[in-house]
Amino acid sequence: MHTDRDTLFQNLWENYCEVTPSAGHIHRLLDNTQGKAIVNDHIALRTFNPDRLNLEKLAAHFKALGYQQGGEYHFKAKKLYAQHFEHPDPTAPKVFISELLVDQCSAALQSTVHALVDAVDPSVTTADNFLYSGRHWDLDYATYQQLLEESEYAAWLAAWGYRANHFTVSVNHLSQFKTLAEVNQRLKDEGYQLNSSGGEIKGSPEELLEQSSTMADRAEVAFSDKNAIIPSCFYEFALRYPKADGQLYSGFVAASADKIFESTDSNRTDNKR
Ligand code: OOG
Ligand code: NI
Repeated sequence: MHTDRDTLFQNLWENYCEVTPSAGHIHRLLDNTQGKAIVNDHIALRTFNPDRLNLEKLAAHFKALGYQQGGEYHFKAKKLYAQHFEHPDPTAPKVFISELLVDQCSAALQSTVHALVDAVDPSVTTADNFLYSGRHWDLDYATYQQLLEESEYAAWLAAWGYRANHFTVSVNHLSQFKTLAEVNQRLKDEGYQLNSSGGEIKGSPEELLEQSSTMADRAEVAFSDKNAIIPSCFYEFALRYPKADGQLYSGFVAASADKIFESTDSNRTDNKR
């Protein structure tokens, strides 16, 4: 049966692949090793915390589809707060939504971000396509650069707006790869650059979750004064371990997530196109 949830994730996937060609390539590469479909463990979305656009506005779209709030996560140094959402149907992808705590940032960043947020028509957040609707404000290249100096997250979000930041292959559901190390090696053999911040594999069996990710692709953004090629989105790989009750752990690990955020960092080596 084709559900509204399938349609939403399909629209998010297509929008994400437009600026993340490596995800399509890796998906096909892994798919060719499989006798069954690749399962998406989760997606992640980013936003700013002023009321008009806060985490709740994004979460509402998932709650309307039956998702419920799971854990919450704090990222003190990056000034981020996040929650994850899961669905009673265990085959539904989990959703990780973070927001930048703008009030904790510099006065300059606050005034820049408030101008972006104020430019958004409040009605857009309830539109069906909001989660893959891109940017709702003008942004010039110098302002992007200024944001980048203080918060890579703020700069990425200002440039790309609303879209899936990443999709995630569930390694538990791969037939030919049992460990993240095997997946990572295959990707490196193909020439993909992995995020090595905190080590290529983040987390551990004890934490019940291991994760790795590519470094973001690069794609062209139309700033108001010029076009420029900047980091877009990345692909993630997650291996979950069973809890004492035998069910796979369904949460996230803050210390690992803290490093996954850095997959859109432009100071790191570029991924191949
Ligand atoms: C989210 C980073 C965290 C995870 O799986 O821990 C995350 C982001 O980069 O927006 O996705
Ligand atoms: Ni993730």
